[in-house]
Amino acid sequence: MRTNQPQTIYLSEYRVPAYLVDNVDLRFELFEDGARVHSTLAIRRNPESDAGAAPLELDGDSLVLESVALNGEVLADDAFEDRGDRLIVNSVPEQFKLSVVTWIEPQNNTRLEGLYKSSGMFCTQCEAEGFRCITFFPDRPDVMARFRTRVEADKTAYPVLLSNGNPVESGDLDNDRHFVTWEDPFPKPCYLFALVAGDLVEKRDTFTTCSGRDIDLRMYVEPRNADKCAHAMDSLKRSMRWDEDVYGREYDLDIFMIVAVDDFNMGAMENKGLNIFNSSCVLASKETATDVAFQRIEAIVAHEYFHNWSGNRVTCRDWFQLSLKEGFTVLRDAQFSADMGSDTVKRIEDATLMRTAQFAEDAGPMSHPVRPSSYIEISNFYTLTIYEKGAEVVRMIRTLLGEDLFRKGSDLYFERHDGQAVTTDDFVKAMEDASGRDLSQFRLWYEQAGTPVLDVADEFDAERGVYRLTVRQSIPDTPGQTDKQPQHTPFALGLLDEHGKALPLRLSANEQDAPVERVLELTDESHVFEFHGLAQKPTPSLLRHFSAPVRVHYPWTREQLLFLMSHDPDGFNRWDAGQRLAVDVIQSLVGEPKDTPLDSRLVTAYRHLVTDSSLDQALVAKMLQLPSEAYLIELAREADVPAIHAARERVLKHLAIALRDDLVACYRRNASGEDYAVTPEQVARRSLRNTALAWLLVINDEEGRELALRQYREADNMTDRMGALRALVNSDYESDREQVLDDFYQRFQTDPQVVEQWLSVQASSPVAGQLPKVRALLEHEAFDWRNPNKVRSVIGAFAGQNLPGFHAVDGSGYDFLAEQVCRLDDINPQIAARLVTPLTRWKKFAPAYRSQMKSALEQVRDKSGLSKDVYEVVHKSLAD
Ligand code: B3K
Ligand code: ZN
Repeated sequence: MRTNQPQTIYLSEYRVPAYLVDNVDLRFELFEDGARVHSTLAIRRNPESDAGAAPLELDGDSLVLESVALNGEVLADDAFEDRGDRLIVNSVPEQFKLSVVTWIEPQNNTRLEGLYKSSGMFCTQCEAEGFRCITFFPDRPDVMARFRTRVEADKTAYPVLLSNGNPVESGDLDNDRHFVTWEDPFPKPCYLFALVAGDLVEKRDTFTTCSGRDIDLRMYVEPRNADKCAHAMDSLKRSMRWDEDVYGREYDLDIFMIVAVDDFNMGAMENKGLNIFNSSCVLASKETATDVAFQRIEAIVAHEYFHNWSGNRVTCRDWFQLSLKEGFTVLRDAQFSADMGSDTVKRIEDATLMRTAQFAEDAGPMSHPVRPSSYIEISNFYTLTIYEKGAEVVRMIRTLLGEDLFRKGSDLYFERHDGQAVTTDDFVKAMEDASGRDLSQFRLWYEQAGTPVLDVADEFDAERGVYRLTVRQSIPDTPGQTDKQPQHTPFALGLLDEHGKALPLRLSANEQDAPVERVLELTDESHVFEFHGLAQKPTPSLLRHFSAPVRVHYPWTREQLLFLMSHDPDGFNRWDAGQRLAVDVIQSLVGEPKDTPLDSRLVTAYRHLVTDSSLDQALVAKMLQLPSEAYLIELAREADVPAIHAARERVLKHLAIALRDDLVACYRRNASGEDYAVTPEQVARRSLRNTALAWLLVINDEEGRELALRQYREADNMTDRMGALRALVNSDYESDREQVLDDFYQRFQTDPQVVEQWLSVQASSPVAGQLPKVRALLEHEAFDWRNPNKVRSVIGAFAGQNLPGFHAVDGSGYDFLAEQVCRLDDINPQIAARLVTPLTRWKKFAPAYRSQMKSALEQVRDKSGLSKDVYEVVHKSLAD
C-alpha cells in the first residue's frame, strides 16, 4: 500500500505563473537506447505575478538530468536542486536563458506519456502533463511559448522527422544520421508540442482556404496502411471548409499533418499543426472498417482539426478549464457530423451516450462538475462530463441565444482571447457580451455536478380550454455538493392533438400566430405554464431534441408513448417515445416469471417499423435498437444484471418470433446492390439488414443462419462481414461461430485494427465471452499488454459490454477485472484507471453483487505501489 497520500490540486489555489517562457529551443538526439534532449528556454519574470524573485521551479518526471546552464554558464551542483519531479534554480535574474540537458528512454516508456516508441517509430503525447517526461519545463497551459525543434536520428530507420509548425532547415549528419528543424510561429502551451520520427509514407493533398491560401495537407502512416488514408483526408478537407462556413475560422499554418500510431492512450491529439491519431481512429478501408468506424473517424478528424481554434489559438488557463476546449469542440464536431449526415440520428446517438454513460458517471463516486474544483490526477478528468456534458452546456447556450447571437458570441470569444489561456467563465462572458443576455444563473451548469431531474405534471381545464404544465427541477446531491440551486434550463416542447397534429402553443388566450414548438426557460425550482385555446387535453412532447441534459419524469401511459412513437413530428422524440415504451415493457418483466404475458402493442409498433419502408429508414434503424443493458442498469435502483439481461432477451426473442417473416423480408429488401459508400441511406440499410439478421439468429432461425453465413462469406465490406460475424457469435450455432471466428482471424491477422474488432466481438458477447474464453484471449498471440487498443478490446469490452459475463453471480468477473487492473497499473496507469470504472459503480447494484464488487475494488486499493491515477479512482469509489 501507498504510504504517502497523493496530493489534491485545487482550483482555488490557482496562481499566475511566476515566470513566463517566450521561446523554447529544443534539440532531440534520438537513439535506440534512449534520447538526449537539449532545451534552451528564454525566461522572464511574469509582471503579473507577485512572487517576485522566487526560485524558478520546473516540472519533471522520469528524467535523468545531465546539465543545467544559466545564460551559457554551467551551473554548479549547489545552484540548483533536482527533486525528480521538480528542478529548482534558486537564484535567477529577471530575464535569462536556461539550458537543460536530459536523458530519457522512450523505448521503455509503457505509460505512453511524453516521448515513446510505437511499432518502431518515435512519437509523443504531452496532454495533459506529458511534456515534463521529456524535459524540465513549467508544464501548465498558461505558459505559452514559441517552439523551435531540431530532431536528429538515423536516416535509414527514421527518414521522416516531424514537429509542429513549418520545416525551416534540414541536412545530413555524421554516422548516417540526419536532422530536420521545425519552427512553430504560434505561441503554444507545451501540452501541444509533438514530435514524430519514423519510416512512414506520406500522402499529400491541398486545401485552399477562404482567403485563397493553399494549405499543404499531409498524412504519415506505416507503408502497409498507405491505402487507408483517403477517408481521413476527405474528412479533413470537409472539416476545414465547414469551420470556415459555420464558425468563420480559417486555418493558420501552411502545413497540416496527421500521423497514425498503433499505441495510443486515447483517440487522437490536436498538437499544433501535427495531429497524432490512434490508428483505429484514422485508418479505414471498406474491407477493414465498419460504417460506425468511418463515421467515428470523420468526427474525430473534425474534432482535432476544430481544436486548432477552440483549444490551440485560445487555450485553457489551467486544467480545471478543460471543458472550455473539450466541451465546445465536441459541440462543434457534433454540429459538423449532423450537417454531414442526419441531425436527428446524430442527436439520438449523443443523447444515448449522455443518458447511458454520462448520467451514470454523474450518479457515481467520480461525479464532478463540468468545471471541477479539485483533482488528484488530471488524466482522470478526461470524462464524459467534461466532454459530453460540457458540449451539452454550450449547446444550451446556443439554444438560449439562437444561432445568430451564438455565432456573434463565438466570434467575440475568438477575437477577444486569441493567443490567450482563458477560463470557461471568459467563454460565457463573451456569449453574454455579444448577446446582451444574462447568463449568471446559467453558470451553475459549470459549477454544480449531478443530473437535474425535471418532474412534470399536467392537468387540463376543459372549461377554460387551458392545459397546465407544472415543471419542478431538482438536482441530486453528489460527492461534496448538497443543496443545489436550480439551473437555467431550456426546455423545448410541443403539444399534439388526438390526430397527431401539432398545436399552436398559446401562452395567453389572445396570442396570435403562436409557434408549434417553444423553448421554455426554467429558472426556478417550480414553474407552471399555461397553454390556451385547446379543445381537448393534448399529448405533450417533452424535452424535444434533448434540449437539456436532464432526466424527465412524466407519467406517460403506454398509449401516449405508442401515439408519440408514430405521430410526433419531432423525429428525436419519436425515437425517445419508442425507447421509453421498450424500457417500460422490459422493466415490467424484470424478475417476473417467464410466462408473464408481454404487451402485444409493442409487437404492433415494431412491426410497423420493420415493414413500412416509407418511414425515414435512418430513424427506423435507430428505433429498432432496444434500450441497452447499460441503460437499463442506469435506470434501475438496485440493478440485478442477470434479471435485466433475461428480461431484455425475452422481449427481443418475443419480437423476433412474432416478426420473423417481416425480418426476412426487411433483410432482403435492404440487400445491397450498389457500390459501398458511407452515405446516410446506405448506412441505414446496412444497419437494418444487420439488425434483422441479429434478431433472426437470436431465435436460432435456420434461414437466418444461412443468410448470415452467406453474408459473412460474400461481404465486400466490413460492416456486413462484421454484422454477420457478430450475429453468429451471439447465436447458439457453436460450430459456425468457431468456424467464422477462425476464418476471420486467418483473413485479417496482419491487420491490428481488424484484430481489435475480432477480440472485442468475442469478449463483449455474453455467449462467446465466457470468462475462460476471455482469459484465453489474453494469452492469444494477437494480444499485447502494452497496446491500449488490445487491452480495451478484451478487458474493456468484457467489463463494459458483456454485462452478464462481468456480473456473474460468483463474482469471478469482478475478480478478473481487479487482477487485470493491478497488472496494468504497472504498465500504463492511465489505461488501468479507465478500466477500473465498471467496478466503481458498485453502489448501483443489488446487494449480492455490490459486496463482491466492493471487495474487488479493495483488492486493487491494496496493491503495492498503486499509481496516483488508480489511487484516485479507487479511493473516491470506496469513500462513503
Ligand atoms: N485533447 C486530447 C485528449 C488528451 C487526453 C490526455 N489524457 C484529445 C481530444 O480531446 O481531442
Ligand atoms: Zn478534444
